[in-house]
Amino acid sequence: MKKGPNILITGTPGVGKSTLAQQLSEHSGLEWISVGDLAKDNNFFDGYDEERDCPVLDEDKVIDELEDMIAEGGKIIDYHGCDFFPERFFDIVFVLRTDNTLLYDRLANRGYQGKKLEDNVECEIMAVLRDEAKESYDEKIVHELESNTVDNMEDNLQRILTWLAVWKKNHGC
Ligand code: DAT
Repeated sequence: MKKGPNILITGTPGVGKSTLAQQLSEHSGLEWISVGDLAKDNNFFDGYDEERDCPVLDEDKVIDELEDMIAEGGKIIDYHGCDFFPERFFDIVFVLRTDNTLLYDRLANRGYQGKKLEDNVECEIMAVLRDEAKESYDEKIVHELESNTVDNMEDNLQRILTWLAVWKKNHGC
């Protein structure tokens, strides 16, 4: 039996995925796996995308590495992409959304500039990750969460913890 549900937290860089994933992990005991860190630690990259100014993720290697962890259950996965994960990986998917002016400031504070900054803000305005999630998973398990303020973050955490409690009850754990 799975230790718990597997949760995907996705969205444009800067929307608050890792902050929420970390808090959720602390409050739930689920294990947080940042795909970005996993790729960095294991060098799961396949070249460099000059246009986007970022390394290209070796998606097959990431999936292979995640398979056993996902089978165990109870994982929180965070990544700014979601169409390459097998649909069976996740019990629920959360897409964080942030107002474009707030996101601009967060990414500028992170050192993003020029085209990289503009592309990411545009990605959020065009709801690219929201659409990717809805196309990749059953729409019933995809939930959009506003992530503009610290209050939003707290509400989102409580909402996921409530969902988790119901999931555990339904699955007898
Ligand atoms: P991501 O993992 O999606 O790239 P992050 O968790 O690193 O994003 O957050 C980026 C920055 O924005 C970080 O300084 C924390 C802040 N932040 C995230 N979510 C927030 C929210 N809902 N309200 C206020 N600040 C937030």
